[in-house]
Amino acid sequence: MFQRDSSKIEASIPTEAFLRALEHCKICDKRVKVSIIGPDRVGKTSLGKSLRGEPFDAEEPSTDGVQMSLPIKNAGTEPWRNLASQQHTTAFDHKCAEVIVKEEQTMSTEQQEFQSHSEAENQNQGHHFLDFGGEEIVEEEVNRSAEQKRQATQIDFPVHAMEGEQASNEAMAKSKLREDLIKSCSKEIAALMEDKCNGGEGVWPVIWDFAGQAVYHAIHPLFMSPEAIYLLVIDLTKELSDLVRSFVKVSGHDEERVSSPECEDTNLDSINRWLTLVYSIKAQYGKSKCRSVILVGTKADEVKGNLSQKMKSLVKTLYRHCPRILLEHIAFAQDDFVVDNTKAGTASDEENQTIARLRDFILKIPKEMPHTKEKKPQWLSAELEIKEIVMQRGPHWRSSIGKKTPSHEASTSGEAQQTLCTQPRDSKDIDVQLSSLTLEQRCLAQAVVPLPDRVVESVLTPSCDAEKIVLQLKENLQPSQVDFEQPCSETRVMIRSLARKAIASNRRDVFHHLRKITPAGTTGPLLAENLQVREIPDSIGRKLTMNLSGRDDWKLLAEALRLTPGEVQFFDQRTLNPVLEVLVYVSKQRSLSVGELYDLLNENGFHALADFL
Ligand SMILES: Nc1nc2c(ncn2[C@@H]2O[C@H](COP(=O)(O)OP(=O)(O)OP(=O)(O)O)[C@@H](O)[C@H]2O)c(=O)[nH]1
Ligand SMILES: [Mg+2]
Repeated sequence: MFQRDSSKIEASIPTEAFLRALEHCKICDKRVKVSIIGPDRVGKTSLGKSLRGEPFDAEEPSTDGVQMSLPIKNAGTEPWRNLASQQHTTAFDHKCAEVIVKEEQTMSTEQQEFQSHSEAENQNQGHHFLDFGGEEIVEEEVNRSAEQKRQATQIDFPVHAMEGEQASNEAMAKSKLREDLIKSCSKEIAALMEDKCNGGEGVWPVIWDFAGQAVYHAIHPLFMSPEAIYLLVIDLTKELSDLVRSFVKVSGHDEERVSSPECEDTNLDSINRWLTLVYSIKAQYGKSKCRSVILVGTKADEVKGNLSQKMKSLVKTLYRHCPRILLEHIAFAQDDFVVDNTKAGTASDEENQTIARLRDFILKIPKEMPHTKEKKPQWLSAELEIKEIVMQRGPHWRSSIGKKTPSHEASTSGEAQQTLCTQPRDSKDIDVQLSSLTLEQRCLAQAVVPLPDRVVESVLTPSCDAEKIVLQLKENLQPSQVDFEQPCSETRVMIRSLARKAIASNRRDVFHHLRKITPAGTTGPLLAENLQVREIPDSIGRKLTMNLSGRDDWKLLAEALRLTPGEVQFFDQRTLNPVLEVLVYVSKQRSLSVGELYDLLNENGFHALADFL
């Protein structure tokens, strides 16, 4: 549809890798909660600081509720801190960056091979082809001929050696492409690509620091899960047989004793209560076997005598008095964890060793946890968008077209101001909900579900007619899901999956039958979903954009494409077909696929227009 720069498309190594990553990405959620639990004022927050290598605060105030840290991407035995470029990245960003960088490296090696005329040698060497499908990138040795390699990557390598000038032009074009890609993908992925960092192969601990006071007990279970690791903190300066004394410290004030419903309990009862809570959380989900509670003694600096002895006798007391079943979750290391938080963030060797050992021990536990190996679909990245919305960096508040609404953004004016304005503060919640809903719909729309085997077989049998295939599909659905005229979200996903399969199998009859019997905007596009918008055939592109530009509400699409009010206003007054201009503009800035455009049109109510694609 738009001026196509063929050299760009054919030679774009990173773009191809990026698109492949987006298309096939299934990743494991590397995050593992490390919950620091235990009675009040025992040193939980200070222990969290020790793990992160932050300095100790003798005036540490009491924690309110539960405080969560960011996931640590490069976690090891060193202080748990992120590089600046990794602060807000997701596992999805890391996987994308990793695939692009690896493919780039692989491809440039290949190019050199081509340049040195060693075709025969190439054919025997095989090709590292990246499958974007698991926790680790699976590198399959695929023995392909040089010709097959070119087809698989859609990159036209010259078979003959490139002579000086030509080779340097090619190299410049590649580096320009890389720059373009870095500009067009998210800033997080771009930063990771530039740093060539992948965040490590291990898990990403997220510290959840619980408040200890009894007043918070009611909310604790809400924040606990069977898949977390628990650091149960015990203050070594207190005797287990002593009665509980509750304290609160507010910043700038002295620690104050407060009344507690547990004042008749001993410290041992209090620990017992935490162990019971962990047990009940793990048991109710049937995952009670993995040992994920680590006992950590704090305030080692204030304890006289043999610390290890003290910790051992404390554990013995627990074994004598707590039900065995509660202790089944405790993971014991060879040496006890007896910590002096006052040395946090300092260069003290002794302290660094204990905390480093604790970090190491924590990071070993998730290897036993099945959830860290479960692959999840790429829409994990949607989390990031939701977070952005919540942080109020998100989209503009959408008002109905034509209605005047108060604007909070002084820089916008005229019609753009009538149609788009920043979200009013008090409607934040609604905006978040609406946006989350939209994201959820998009995730659903993009979900690919496996079709029943019989249906797949029928699609692949040219003589099997379209109506029969749809009936077969319905037979495999729940009674509540067979309504194709008003399909529920699960049915929509099924319909779209069948439509995709039909296109991939050259069964346009099945696709068109589905379009006939379902509401507009249900089947997905007839064009390949990963086709770039700039490659849409001219006739289709014009039909779509002219129809949309003829309506008043095309700005909704522009807004959904994240144009600023100023940009919308600019396109509005500049041309008769602003939608075409907008799509050209967006396509130049970032990757925009037909599938994404289809979903955006649908989300904004242009169902019939989406079906032009
Ligand atoms: N001497 C010494 N003091 C510590 C140590 N760890 C914590 N503290 C002090 O103990 C007090 C409580 O520490 P916090 O880390 O806030 O304890 P907490 O368990 O998070 O407390 P809550 O959030 O109220 O439940 C603070 O005054 C800390 O400075 C330690 O290892 N040695
Ligand atoms: Mg605290």
